[in-house]
Amino acid sequence: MIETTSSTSPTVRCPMCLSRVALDTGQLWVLDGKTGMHRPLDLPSGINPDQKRRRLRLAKVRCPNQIGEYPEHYLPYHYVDQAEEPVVIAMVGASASGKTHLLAAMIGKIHEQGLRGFGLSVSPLDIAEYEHFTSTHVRPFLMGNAVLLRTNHDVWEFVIGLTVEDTDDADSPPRAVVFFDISGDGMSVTSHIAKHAFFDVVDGFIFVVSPEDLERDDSAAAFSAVLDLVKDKEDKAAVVVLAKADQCRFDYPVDRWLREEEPTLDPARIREESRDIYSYIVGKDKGAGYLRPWTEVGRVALHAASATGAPSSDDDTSRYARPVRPRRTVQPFLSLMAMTGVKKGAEAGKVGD
Ligand SMILES: Nc1nc2c(ncn2[C@@H]2O[C@H](COP(=O)(O)OP(=O)(O)OP(=O)(O)O)[C@@H](O)[C@H]2O)c(=O)[nH]1
Ligand SMILES: [Mg+2]
Ligand SMILES: [Zn+2]
Repeated sequence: MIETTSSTSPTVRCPMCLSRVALDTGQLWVLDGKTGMHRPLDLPSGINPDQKRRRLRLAKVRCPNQIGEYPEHYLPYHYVDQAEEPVVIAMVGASASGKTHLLAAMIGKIHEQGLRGFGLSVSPLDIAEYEHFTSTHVRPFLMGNAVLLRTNHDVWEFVIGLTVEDTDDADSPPRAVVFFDISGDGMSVTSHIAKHAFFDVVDGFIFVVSPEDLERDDSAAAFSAVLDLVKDKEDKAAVVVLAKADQCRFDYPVDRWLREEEPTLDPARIREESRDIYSYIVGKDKGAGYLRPWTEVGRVALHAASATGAPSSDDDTSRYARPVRPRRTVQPFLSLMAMTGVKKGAEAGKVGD
């Protein structure tokens, strides 16, 4: 829940440095596309409410960065003006497990399909950041069939934010949902993980494991390092995604779920898939490390997904030989929205129980 400071101004917790951020700190900022720097946002005194709303879509609030642990950073205005604490999602998995492609395909497909049919309205939290993510990740991958680069080691801010509203529940306010996608390199070392404050405030995890990872002995190390660090796991939600599932598309029971056309919020159906993917992983996982989220996190669902839809070619490392056709990349998002309480209602309340 939103906290109130002594000045009675509501505050939101910055997910990067955990400072409390208030809207009443005065100056608002805007990212200058030309310089890449933030400059003060001009809100002339005669501005009317419609004009102001329009400008606020681009506005940023400077985080007080209270203990200066991180470089100066800014939060989208609509991150800070939420009625409820935002929802923080973290991608977890070994390097090259497929986190970044999965996230790009997920965001792209949500945009394309819309989730109105599931009682969810999804829009960009910050238009400029959304456009940046779309032009660097979603479009090159989904429309240009480009292989995305491995995530840089110095990424520490969230990469994409959404505003998600439960359209079936008039009383529930829109929620900000942000995704962290850091490099999997080094994620196996708890002291590296501990440098990222967002792991202390995660609401939902996307644990990513690829069929290649299942063949290796050591690659559940990223899952373990995160689970060893995180507290109060029983209050959190997680999806475990068997990513790159195109690589085992002929294996029972993965084949069946990959063919599934529509995602679902039906808890029984999600439970059925979870059981199937659990049994698939259990049969391959040498150290059982990939199933730790299942036993340790409060609400969990398991899904199979493929960002590319087909095995990638080794011949050309910058472009896929076949057009990219994501499979089942919206399902982990839907399950997480139910398990983190963004999607309310009796049915959603049973997902991942
Ligand atoms: N066959 C197949 N290959 C994929 C899929 N998704 C990603 N890959 C390949 O897997 C490799 C790594 O994918 P990334 O998404 O960059 O992996 P990551 O987990 O973000 O890796 P780091 O950023 O290093 O942590 C790339 O070469 C992709 O082409 C998929 O759905 N199917
Ligand atoms: Mg990555
Ligand atoms: Zn901060």
